[in-house]
Amino acid sequence: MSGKGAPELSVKNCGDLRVAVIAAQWHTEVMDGLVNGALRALTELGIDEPTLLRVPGSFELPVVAKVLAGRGYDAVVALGVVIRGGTPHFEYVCQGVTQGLTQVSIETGVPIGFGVLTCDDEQQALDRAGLEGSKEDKGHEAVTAAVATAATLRSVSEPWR
Ligand code: DLZ
Repeated sequence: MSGKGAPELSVKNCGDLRVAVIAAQWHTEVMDGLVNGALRALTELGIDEPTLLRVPGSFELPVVAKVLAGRGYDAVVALGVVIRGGTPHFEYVCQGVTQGLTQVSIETGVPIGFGVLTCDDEQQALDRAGLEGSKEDKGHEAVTAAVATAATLRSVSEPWR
């Protein structure tokens, strides 16, 4: 994906939304960038007390997302980095986490921010990690998208006046 064409999202009146961030632990430097970007986005949105949970690897993100979605969170943000190696394992982990998070979101009706980088090499991941010198800030983007979606869902669930 090129990354071009991303919208400038403006999200208002969302400071009371309950948001959880789940972060995998593989590839520490990149993960630190993603987590910091996510927390910065939450602060900018006025969401002061997010829950932050760590899981071992990206494959573990969907099960935790599902449990949190069932515990009253308005949005969940999943962060991870999967880097291609020499075996087909990459495809299985990427497919598992992507399909798992999609399924959780659709089944529960809770928006899941998809902040999982699936990269050919470490440099691609560093470029997207929101670190100094990175071109993109995918942790920040994932939070903004999930909170914007939660705010949209809340606006349609209020009674019509
Ligand atoms: C096993 C594995 C490998 C090879 N690579 C990654 C990776 O690049 N990024 C990541 O988040 N997790 C990786 N894992 C771990 C799996 O996600 C998972 O934690 C293990 O298979 C145990 O279930």
